Amino acid sequence: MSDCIFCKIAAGEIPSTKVYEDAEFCAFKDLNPQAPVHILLIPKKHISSLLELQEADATLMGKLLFRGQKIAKEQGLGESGVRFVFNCKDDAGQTVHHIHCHILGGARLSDSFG
Ligand code: IU
Repeated sequence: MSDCIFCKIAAGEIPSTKVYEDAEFCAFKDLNPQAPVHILLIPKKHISSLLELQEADATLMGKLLFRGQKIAKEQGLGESGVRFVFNCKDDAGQTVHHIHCHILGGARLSDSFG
């Protein structure tokens, strides 16, 4: 999508600190980190949120989750723990409407859900 900031980050049109990239995914450091490790993992395909996923995206998203696991372990979170978060739409606080998995860790995270 031409006006999507995460599509532009994925395409390299907007700079970011990428920690992983392949043909289907990229992962980059969140600009406003909420934890010592805060990475956003996205598919390059534009999907607005988890609520808009189609059956045809199931394999892609399975691969995304597995990539998230690998990134978390590479970041040293495999033993201490990690939180994977998908915010979807307004009540959940989604601000960028390109599906993204927050990978958070490196400290004891708050139990807060709102
Ligand atoms: P949310 O789940 O849509 O609320 O998360 C969007 C995240 O994208 C949020 O943590 C922002 O700090 C982050 N972000 C970014 O890292 N780089 C950007 O250019 C923009 C948002 I816009």
